[in-house]
Amino acid sequence: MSRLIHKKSTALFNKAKRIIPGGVNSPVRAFRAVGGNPIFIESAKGSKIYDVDGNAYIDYVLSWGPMILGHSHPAVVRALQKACEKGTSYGAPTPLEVELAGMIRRAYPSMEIVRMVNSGTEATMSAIRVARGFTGRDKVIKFEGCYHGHADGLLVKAGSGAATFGVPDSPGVPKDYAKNTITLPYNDLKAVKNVLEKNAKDIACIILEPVVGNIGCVLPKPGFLEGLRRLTKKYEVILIFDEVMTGFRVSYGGAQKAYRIKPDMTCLGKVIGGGLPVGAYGGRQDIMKMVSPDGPVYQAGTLSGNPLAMTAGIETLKIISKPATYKQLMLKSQALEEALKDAARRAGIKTKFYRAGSMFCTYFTDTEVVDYATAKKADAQKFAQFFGKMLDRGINLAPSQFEAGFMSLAHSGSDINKTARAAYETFKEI
Ligand code: KE4
Repeated sequence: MSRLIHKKSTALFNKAKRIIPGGVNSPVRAFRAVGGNPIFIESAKGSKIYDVDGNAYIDYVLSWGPMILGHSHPAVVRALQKACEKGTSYGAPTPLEVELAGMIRRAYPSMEIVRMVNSGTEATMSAIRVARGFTGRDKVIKFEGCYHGHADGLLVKAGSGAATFGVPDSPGVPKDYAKNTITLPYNDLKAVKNVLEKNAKDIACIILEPVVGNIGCVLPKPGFLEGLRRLTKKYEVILIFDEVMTGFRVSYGGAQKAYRIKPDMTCLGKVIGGGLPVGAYGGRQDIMKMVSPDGPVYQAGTLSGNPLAMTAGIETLKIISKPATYKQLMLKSQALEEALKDAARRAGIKTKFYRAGSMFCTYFTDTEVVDYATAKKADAQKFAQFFGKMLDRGINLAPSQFEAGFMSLAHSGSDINKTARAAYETFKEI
């Protein structure tokens, strides 16, 4: 039984369920994986979010990654207020999108040309279309557990002949779409080699999360990313890093900088919009020359590059681009890792904690998690109990064992200590 009062959240949820699918505008928010009702948020500031019943939580969801400065950062709020007074959208080019594209290119030199869109889904969907247009090939390789947004061709699970055809992972996805997606186990370079040896001439691209944030937090095995780069070069298959989540999180230059791999294309989102709707894709000049109006591959968007998202993104990157500031984020993330590992050790509970920069995850398992199959072995029920008790102690974690948590610059040492104390007490109880 929750110690906190959730009367208003519950009433709102009951009303929302009558007029919004599942009462939410994105499925994971409905708490289906952890039980109970979602809390409805009234406001947020710094490392805290406040629900409609007045309860405060230290927030490690941070809007699923974007709020790397913490919520309502004064510089971002002030810049947005000024931007609003100048108009909120023009449907015409502005200096802001040129500025943000320049900041992205400096941080991601592999992105020689950058196109702004409005979500990570649009970024990956568009990048794949461009890769298909550039190569003239239809098939795509993705990895089990990697999530790249909800475009039809990516809602595909491994088919019966896993290394051949995909099958829809959702009603509404035509079989014809799914059959062009080949889904392989993450970290399995041999499986990739086998497929490319047989099918390279049909394969446009390989898309992956270089660190997987959508099955918790799963790191690439040594040599996996290097192997993918070598094989894709050999077979002239486009290598797409989906850094929507890892971008600016694993390092300021993303996973590609941290692991020193130069992909052909990259997708970004989340952090570059500072909490406003955004996405971006880009890559090699010869590939991006395919994109309309330069080239024949069509892609467009009413609000692409809109001045508000550009403003919030620019202000966010201005702050985290300072090495001393970025180091603070890494130190906070490391402090949290050490505190949570220590709490589990003292409580005598077996967990595996993985972290890549400022994204992380605790699995309730004693086996290493290297892919979707091993992640599924973790005790999701125990995670659900952990989640509920931590929420009750004022700590807001991602409501699923198969999601990552995030650190912000606003989280203080006392936030981390409070989180560790709550984790110790909760570990002892479950
Ligand atoms: P959006 O379309 O949600 O902006 O981005 C899709 C996407 C693409 N690629 C990666 C690696 C992603 O993690 C995401 C979206 N991440 C989820 C969190 N697992 C967003 C939360 C949600 O779906 O509500």
